[in-house]
Amino acid sequence: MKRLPGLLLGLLLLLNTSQAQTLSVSGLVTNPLTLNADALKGMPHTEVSGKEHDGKEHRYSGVALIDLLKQAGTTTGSELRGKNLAKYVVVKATDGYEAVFALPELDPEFATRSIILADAADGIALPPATGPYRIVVPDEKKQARWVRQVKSIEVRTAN
Ligand SMILES: Nc1nc2c(c(=O)[nH]1)N[C@H]1C(S)=C(S)[C@@H](COP(=O)(O)O)O[C@H]1N2
Ligand SMILES: [Mo]
Repeated sequence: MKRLPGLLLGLLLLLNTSQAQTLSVSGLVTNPLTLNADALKGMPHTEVSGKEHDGKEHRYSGVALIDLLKQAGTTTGSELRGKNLAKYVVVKATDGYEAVFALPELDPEFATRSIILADAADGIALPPATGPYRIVVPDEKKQARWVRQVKSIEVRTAN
């Protein structure tokens, strides 16, 4: 019985670590997702180039936000009209930082660029201070929406 507190602590640490790696996609979706690192790794990856805050160009690999949203079941493509045009996603980080993207910014029928949830830069997994997941917005003049340590993506509507 003496070892019980240690075991409990170990279990809590384990749960906490796996939780830190979990990404949720929720809100106005038909199939809310809670994805762990393995599930994300298993999804089709998109590569984009982007200039980081330090001005250096890097090659990022990750899951396109639109692919995550499609899997979670939100309105995309030809459904993006009428009231659905008022929908947006809130990307939230572990430090409470938030940024929004309107759905048409993410949809290939509207947008010319792919906004991704990156898990690697130049072939290397993102370091803990940045990752495991970070938004990359190619061609944006500021990096303020390159949310680090993303923990959730929530679909909402302005109407
Ligand atoms: N989680 C989180 N992500 C964040 C921020 C933040 O405060 N918290 N700051 C943003 C801002 S304003 C900028 S300019 C970039 C800085 O990117 P860097 O960390 O690669 O320099 O991260 C963005 N992503
Ligand atoms: Mo910034």
